[in-house]
Amino acid sequence: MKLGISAFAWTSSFGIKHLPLLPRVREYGFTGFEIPMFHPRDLPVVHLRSSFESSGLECTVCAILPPEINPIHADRSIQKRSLVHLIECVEVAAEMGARLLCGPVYAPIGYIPKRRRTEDERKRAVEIFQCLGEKLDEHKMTLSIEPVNRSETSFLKTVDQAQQLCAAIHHPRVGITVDTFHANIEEKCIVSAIERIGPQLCHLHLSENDRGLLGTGHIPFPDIFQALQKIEYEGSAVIEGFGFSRDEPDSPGAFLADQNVSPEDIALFGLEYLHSLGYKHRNPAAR
Ligand code: LER
Ligand code: MN
Repeated sequence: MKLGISAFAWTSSFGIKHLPLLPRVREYGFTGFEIPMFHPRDLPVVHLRSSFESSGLECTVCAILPPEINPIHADRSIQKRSLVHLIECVEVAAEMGARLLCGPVYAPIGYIPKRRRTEDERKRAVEIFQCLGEKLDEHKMTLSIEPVNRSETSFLKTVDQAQQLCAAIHHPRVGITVDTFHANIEEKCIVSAIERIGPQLCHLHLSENDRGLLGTGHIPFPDIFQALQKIEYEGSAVIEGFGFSRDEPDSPGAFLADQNVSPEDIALFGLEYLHSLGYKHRNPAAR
């Protein structure tokens, strides 16, 4: 298992000033770093690629769709724009050196129509991800679709729904991300959800129930670790938590995190906690 951390601990708008984070998290002992992507071309793509190369960190990208992008929307022009956006996400992720793009890529955060999801929405999701298949092959990119909880968007909440969607898309590069923060809300049992996914689990967001320090809440990380061993999980496990910093007034941690928990705390205590449970890089000597 590779252990990474998301830049979300520090910021949601990664810029040039955040580049020193890469060698720093490598020094902390991580082997992966995840970049949140909203508008792909806003990222310092060329700088990021060379920082990933020089630090030796594995790059993963988490796409969060901006409000004007919505693959499941009934409006044909919005669907077309959404496909163009998703293609750009894949291309920019590839330019940064990533081989995995995750996130709730089916609808923007905050898209919560006051009705149940429809069969037409499901069909539109299948269609758009099938159209993306060729681009995924071209860049050898895995698309790891992440269910999120009902307060973010209601289209895909559970791993069972994600498995049904993946079965309909039927593309070898399309799989599932489990985020323990979301699964804690929507799954009856996170451990059995992970066991049910098995080899379709492509990526993991390790997050406490309040997005704070791992091990200080009620997510059953020891049991999750056992489940990952049982399914012989070989993907990345990325800490996705929010830290508080006065220098980052626009970060999610600025308004959500405990003010006594810094981004560095999220990284260092999180990694120490995971190590204490046995989560290890598969081959630490190789890096
Ligand atoms: C992205 O990985 C995620 O978990 C979302 O909650 C971000 O809005
Ligand atoms: Mn997540």
